[in-house]
Amino acid sequence: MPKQRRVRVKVCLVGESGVGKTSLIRRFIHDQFDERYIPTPSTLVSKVDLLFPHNHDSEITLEMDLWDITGQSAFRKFLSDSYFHHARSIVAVCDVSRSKTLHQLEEWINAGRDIAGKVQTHTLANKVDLPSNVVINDPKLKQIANQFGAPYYFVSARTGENVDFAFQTIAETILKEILSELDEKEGVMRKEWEILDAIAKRGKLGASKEYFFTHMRGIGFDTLKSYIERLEEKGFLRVSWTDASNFIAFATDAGLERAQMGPELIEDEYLDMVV
Ligand SMILES: Nc1nc2c(ncn2[C@@H]2O[C@H](COP(=O)(O)OP(=O)(O)O)[C@@H](O)[C@H]2O)c(=O)[nH]1
Ligand SMILES: [Mg+2]
Repeated sequence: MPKQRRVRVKVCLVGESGVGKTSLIRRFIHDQFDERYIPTPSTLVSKVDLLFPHNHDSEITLEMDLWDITGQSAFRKFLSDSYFHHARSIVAVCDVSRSKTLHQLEEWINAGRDIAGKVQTHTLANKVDLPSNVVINDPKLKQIANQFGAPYYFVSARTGENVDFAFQTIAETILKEILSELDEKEGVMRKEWEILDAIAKRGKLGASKEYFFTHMRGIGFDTLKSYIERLEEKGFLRVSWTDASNFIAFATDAGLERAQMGPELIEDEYLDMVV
């Protein structure tokens, strides 16, 4: 039975009223389409779980919360921070039959990034099933999308064309970003444990800078110092500095206990906290 991990992310759809945000979510999640226009009441969150294989022994479920909003510009001015707060990704939607909706995307994306930070952004040009009305073509969309480093997709909520592909690609891009962040953090956790373990093994003798330089190949002083300080802050070490660049570190009782846990357990504990 592969190990299961869950990661929950918030994805915010933006774009003018009537471009098809609600319809795209509906198509993606329920594979349905409604001809009627039902204005979305302020904010609506739809949840979808997507399963991805991870390592040979684990799978990750990406829980995507798709946030949907009414598109009136008036609302945008009063948009509460909470709409974009902690968003992992912004999905900006325009309507290929109305060129105004493309230019408004810049404003929408900027409004989102003001709050969420420079999060990854994707652009969807919807309603490609209306070929005689298309006024937004590839170069025009590309020009706006490129400003934000945003991949773009031509889609139709009505026929379903490209909708699954677009959302699936969005999900994969998000997961890739999270996994590379985790890789980095796992590396840090492992090193932190190695250092703590080395100190714990020294017992009452404690471990000095020289001890690390002989036993841990390739670690620089600044890196070592930042690990030592962090471990001390967490209460796992007691450090005496003899001068600015010399110290002896001893494991506290909490540190000894921690060292016994082993790096994998510590990483698991950490991952549970993150995801
Ligand atoms: N022809 C066509 N109409 C669409 C498409 N997507 C949405 N619509 C219609 O456009 C209108 C607005 O869609 P809606 O999803 O409510 O837009 P929102 O305000 O951005 O959420 C509705 O009447 C939909 O039926 C599409 O891909 N093709
Ligand atoms: Mg809507």
